[in-house]
Amino acid sequence: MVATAAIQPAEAQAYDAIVIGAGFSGLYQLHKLRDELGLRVRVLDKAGGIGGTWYWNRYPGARCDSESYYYCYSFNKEIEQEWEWSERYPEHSEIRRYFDFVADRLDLRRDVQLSTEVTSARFDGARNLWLIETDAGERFEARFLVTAVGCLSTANVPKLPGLETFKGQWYHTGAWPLEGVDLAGKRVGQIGTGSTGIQAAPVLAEQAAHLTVFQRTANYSIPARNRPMTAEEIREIRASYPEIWRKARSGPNGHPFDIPTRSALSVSDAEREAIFEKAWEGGGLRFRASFNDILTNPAANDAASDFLRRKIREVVKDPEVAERLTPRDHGFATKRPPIDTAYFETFNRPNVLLVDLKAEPIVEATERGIRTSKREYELDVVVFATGFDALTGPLLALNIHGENGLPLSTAWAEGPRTYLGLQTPGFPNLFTITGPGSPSVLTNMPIAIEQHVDWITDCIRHMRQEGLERIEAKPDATESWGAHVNEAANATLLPMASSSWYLGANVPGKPRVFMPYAGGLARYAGICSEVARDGYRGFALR
Ligand code: N01
Repeated sequence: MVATAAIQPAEAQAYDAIVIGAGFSGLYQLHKLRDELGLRVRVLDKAGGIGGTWYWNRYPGARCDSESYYYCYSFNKEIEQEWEWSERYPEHSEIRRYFDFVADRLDLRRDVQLSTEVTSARFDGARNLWLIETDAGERFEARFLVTAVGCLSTANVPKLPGLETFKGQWYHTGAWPLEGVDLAGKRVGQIGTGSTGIQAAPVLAEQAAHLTVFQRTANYSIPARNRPMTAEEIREIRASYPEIWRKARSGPNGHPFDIPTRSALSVSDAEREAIFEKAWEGGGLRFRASFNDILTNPAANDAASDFLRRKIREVVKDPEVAERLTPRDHGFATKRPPIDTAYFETFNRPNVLLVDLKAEPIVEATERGIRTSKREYELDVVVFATGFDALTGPLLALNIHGENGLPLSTAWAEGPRTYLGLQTPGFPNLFTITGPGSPSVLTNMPIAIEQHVDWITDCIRHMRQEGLERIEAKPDATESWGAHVNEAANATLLPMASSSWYLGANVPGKPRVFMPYAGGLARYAGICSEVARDGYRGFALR
């Protein structure tokens, strides 16, 4: 008889810090910990390339809603001055080129391990170390575990009965095939009209023979007014970066916009209309900054919402289609506002059909397409633009177990509980970049990411200087922070959009908790700095 040797688990590779994710957060965190603190750091990412969300989101029309000149890092003067954006809003492929440029410039790739999925992370309380395992059976141990997995990286594919019988192809926009999809001559069905669907529909309609848009909730959208950057603009922007970053950091949401002090109700109807019109012509998320109370005062919000509803009627030729496209169940920007390039115009095309799922809900997928309560729609390709299991989904997918084996899924059974969005009690030495309870998705992400990474780096520097091995959020500080996150949300109109992913409402069975911190980025950053200055108030260190 031949004895089979027991399979020995691979020996753990030791690091000071493991960072999960190689997008904006992970790459910057690697640079800070390795190049400033001199730590041994390994970045793990399941993707085959760097770029985080921009590695996966390659659907037709994918580009960023923040403007290119400030959707980038601010920490490095040379990168800031040398990189040149070609358009007002960067397309996904250009953002990946930017990541390549940064990674090469900072020599980051040698510490980034791609095509490596983390399958579990367990805290060893006796040694104050995290033990991390990957799908390849590799094991790592590290004092610090930093998640840099983004907020919108776990695809939400609805459980559509019969999808397995569908003879065509289906794709989720957040996991678009790297090689692209040839849609020429195809009948395409798109489900979902959030930011992604609104970007995708006009391009899908151009590429495909026919597009059917299945809409559950009508949405507002502002024209992006994308265009090439001029040499003059690039020069001006480069010269103004100190002021651009100052504004971005001192405002509520990381955009370098001047925040008006006027209320939408403080001006005459004609003036308000003129201000909205100018913002509409200018395009983009700046529209939200027309007045200071669009997200806090219901009457101001109604004024903005009415203006945008009228625009839909002006653009869409068929009044019935226009009405179906008009949002009536939530106010403008209470859900993340999309921006678009010819979205509403797309419904004037002869090869585009709008299906209102409120009037005829989807019943099932069939061999030939999608059947609603009224009829079957024959399709060759279904595109799910159905969003993400936002904020908590990417963290829960890591299978994290804290002190005494406590699963993160148990700690968060009633919704995420964090202190400052940075840590969770029971999970020492685990830092969550842009975690729930921080401003994250309510901001221009790179600015929020830099603030978190800088804070985490300073905290780890402090611990090493003081010879400390462990930091953990205290439960009482976490409870108070949770109450403050609720209070901040309730001071706005944001919780009123009942179908919003900010509340987890898009994923069946997910606890309904308003997850991001709505108190503003500048205020939040001030609180984080104060906590650190106060000897890391609310954290237990030893
Ligand atoms: O996802 P969403 P997204 N049957 O959740 C519908 C960021 N982003 O990918 O509203 C039928 O917003 C759902 O309907 P409803 C940005 O932060 C950034 O568009 O739940 N329909 C909705 O219409 C954004 O907010 C950029 O009733 C279903 C849509 O699918 C976030 O990502 C670009 C359904 C999902 O909308 C998410 O946007 C794009 C079902 N079972 C996105 N389930 C940038 O430029 C869901 N829907 C940076």
